[in-house]
Amino acid sequence: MKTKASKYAAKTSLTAEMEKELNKQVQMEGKSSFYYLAMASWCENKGYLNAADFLYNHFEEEKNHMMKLFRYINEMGGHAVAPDIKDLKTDYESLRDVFEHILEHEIAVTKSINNIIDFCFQVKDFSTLNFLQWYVNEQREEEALARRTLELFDIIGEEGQGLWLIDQEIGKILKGIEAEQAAEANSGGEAA
Ligand code: OFO
Repeated sequence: MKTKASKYAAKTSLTAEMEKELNKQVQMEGKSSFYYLAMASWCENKGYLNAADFLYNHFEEEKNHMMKLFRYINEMGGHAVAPDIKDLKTDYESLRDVFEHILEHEIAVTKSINNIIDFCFQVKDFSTLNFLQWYVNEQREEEALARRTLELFDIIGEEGQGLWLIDQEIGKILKGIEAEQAAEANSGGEAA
């Protein structure tokens, strides 16, 4: 049965401009998730199976980031728009190249979140400001994780069994992430 839209549906403190900014971020997080999926596939094809699992896990995380924004926009009386994913990069020069792209990408996401926060101050949207604090913390962690992973390439080196060892170490990092995710899920906390 079709229900009539609430007469309050058009009434919200969320401005049209903020809704647009948040929808742009939905697009970015949605694209991020498929960006990680494409990288996971590249790694799996090259035999870097732990890196692939790490990236599949991150694909799910990015989907969560997108969905948190999506639900927030609609909760605030806006209209969340499903992302349009195209022009995904699917080929990489090396495993290091994958992780270098990740760091660049996460820095771009941080800047995008910071820009929306700046806009929150301009229009005094403290609800969205408060909501985005979660993303500020998340981006700090994501950048740190990307740097930590890239450091493995310098510490271990890529010659000989180096790449195999790096892939093993990425597997250990993933185990830590999975343990954190399980603990968060058990405590009813917010998954990243
Ligand atoms: Fe959503 O944080 Fe990465 O991209």
